[in-house]
Amino acid sequence: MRSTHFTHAVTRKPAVSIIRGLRAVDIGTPDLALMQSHHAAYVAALRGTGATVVELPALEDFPDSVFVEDTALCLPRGAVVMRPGAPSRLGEAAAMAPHLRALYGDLRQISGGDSFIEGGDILVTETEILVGRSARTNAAGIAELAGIVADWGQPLREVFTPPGVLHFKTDCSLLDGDTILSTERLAASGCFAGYRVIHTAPGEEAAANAIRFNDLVIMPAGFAATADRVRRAGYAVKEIGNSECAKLDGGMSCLSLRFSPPG
Ligand code: CIR
Repeated sequence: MRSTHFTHAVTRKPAVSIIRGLRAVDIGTPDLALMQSHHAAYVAALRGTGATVVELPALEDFPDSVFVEDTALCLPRGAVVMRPGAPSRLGEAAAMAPHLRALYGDLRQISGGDSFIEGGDILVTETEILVGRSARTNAAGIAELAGIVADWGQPLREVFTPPGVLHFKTDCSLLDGDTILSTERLAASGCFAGYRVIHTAPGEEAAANAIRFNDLVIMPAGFAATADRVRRAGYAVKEIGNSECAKLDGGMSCLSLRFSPPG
């Protein structure tokens, strides 16, 4: 299963500057020490599945750089460096490029001046790539990505991120090749027709941003009813503290790039 099983992940350590990270609503300053301990547990969970995890050093010039997912899309045949829609995050994508060049023969770049797209808006399933238009990802960015992935034989479908939600994947995750964990508000848009959908429990919308990584579903801690639904559906759930990243609208998917570099 190329959409759930991976040999590699890339993470980046949180920077001291994380306290200036972007947030939709200020609900408090992240505690760096606590975030570091959550981050270490996250990296250990990835490694525990047998994957190689490349841990990059903190980038102080970019407060949100711990959220590496937004900088690139890594697919079986090639990788694409994104063009974040948040101006303060543009340079993060360039900083990721050399690390991907070391692993991918085919590395492309979103380069159009009016194209913006962040990895958090992209859900790769076994059969297609769903991209949610959002405040960070626009039609030009999606069209540019569609042209690139067409070269690799992967179909792309444009969908919408609910209003007021940062990224498409803030509200959904892939659990297996054709099963999605989603908030009810996102699933109601009909974008998952043909997939099996498990809804987050009422009031636990923040549990929707999880990752399937090899044999584990890694979920944010503190959402017992949703974790129970996922466990009862047969998945091995590992819960990781996310209180500090949540203050910056970040979650489990944002903290890594997950992929299997070609041959
Ligand atoms: C931001 O607003 O860009 C960061 N504070 C959070 C990014 C979260 N990334 C993700 O959901 N993929």
